[in-house]
Amino acid sequence: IADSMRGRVKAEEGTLQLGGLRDYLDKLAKSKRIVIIGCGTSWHAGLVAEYIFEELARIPVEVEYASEFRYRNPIIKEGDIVIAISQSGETADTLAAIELAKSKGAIIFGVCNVVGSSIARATHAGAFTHAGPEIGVASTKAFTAQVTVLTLMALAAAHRKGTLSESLFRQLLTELESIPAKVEQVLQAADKIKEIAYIFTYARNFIYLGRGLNFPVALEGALKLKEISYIHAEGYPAAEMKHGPIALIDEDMPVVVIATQDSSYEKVVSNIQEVKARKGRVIAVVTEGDTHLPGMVDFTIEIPRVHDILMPLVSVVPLQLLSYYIAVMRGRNVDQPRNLAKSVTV
Ligand code: F1P
Repeated sequence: IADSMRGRVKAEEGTLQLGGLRDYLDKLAKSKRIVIIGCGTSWHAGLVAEYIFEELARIPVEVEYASEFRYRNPIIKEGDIVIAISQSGETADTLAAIELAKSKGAIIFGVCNVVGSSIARATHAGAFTHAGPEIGVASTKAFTAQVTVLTLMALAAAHRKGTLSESLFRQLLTELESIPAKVEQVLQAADKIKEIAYIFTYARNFIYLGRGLNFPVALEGALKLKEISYIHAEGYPAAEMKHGPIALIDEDMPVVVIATQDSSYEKVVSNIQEVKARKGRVIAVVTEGDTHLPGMVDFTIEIPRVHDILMPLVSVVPLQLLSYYIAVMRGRNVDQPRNLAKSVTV
C-alpha cells in the first residue's frame, strides 16, 4: 500500500498522479452526483468515500449495494458518475450493476485490485488499488487500499473544483504519507488485542458502534468478525443504538466502540455511558493519550492521532486484528472461511 501510495501522491509537488483518471478528472470534479456501488467490504469502502467526497468536494454521493441496484429501476442519467469498487474485479453483482448504469449513459469509474479483470475492462476510467493478492478470502488490505484510492480521488476532485483549500490539500497528502507508519504502530498493539480476543473468544454476539467516518468502519469490523469467526455481529451508527439495539445490551454483550478524539468524541462518550449503565462490556478504540476512556470502559486499544478524514485507514486495523485472533482461537480457518468465495461470480 505504501508503494502504491508513493506512486500516486507527490506531496512535495502538491499534485496527485492518478493516471487512470487524468482524462476524466474534470468530469468527476464537475459531476452533480456520484453513485458508488460495491458488495461486502467494497460497499463499506464506498460508505467511507461518501463522507470524504461530500466533505471535501461537496458532491452529493449515494452508496448502493451492487447486489440490489438492478432490482429497483435506479435513476441514472446520461453523464452521471458511477464508481464501482471491487477487490477481485469479478463480482457478478457489481458487473451487472455496471452494465445497467452504462446502458443508461453513466460514466463508470473503477476501483479494482486486479488488472485485466472483468470489472476493470468494463469501466471507462479508474485507478487500480495494487494491494497485491489477498491471501485470505475476507478483504482486509483491499479495504485499506480502496479507501486510500477513493480518498485520493476525492482530493483530486476537490482540488480541481476548488472546494478544498491549498493548505488542507497539502496537509492531507502529507498525512497520507504517514499512514503506513501509523498502521505499523497499531500492529505493535497486537499482543494486547490478542489478550482481549482471548477473553471474548466464546461470545455469541457483538455490537460495533462508530460515528461519522468511523460508522462504516464499525460495519466493516462486524463483517470481518462474521466472515471469519462466524460470530453474529452488527454494526450501527453510535447514535442509532438508542433506536432499538440498546435492548440487546447486558453483561453478555461485548460492544466495540470506535471512540477516537474527533468532532463526535463527546457524543460517543455519552453512548458508551449508556452501554455501561446497562452492564455492557465495552472495548473502545481510542486515540493514544486518551486519559478519560480507560477509566470508563473495560478495555481500550490505542491508535495514533490522524486527521478525521484519514481515520478509517487506521481505525479499521485493530478491528481486523480482533476478528483474526478470535477466529484463530475458535479454531477457524481464517484464510478459507466456510461458505465464502474470493470472487462471487454467480
Ligand atoms: C466483495 C466481497 C468481499 C468479501 C468476500 C465476498 O468482493 O463481498 O468484500 O470479503 O470476499 O466478496 P469484491 O467485489 O470486492 O471482490
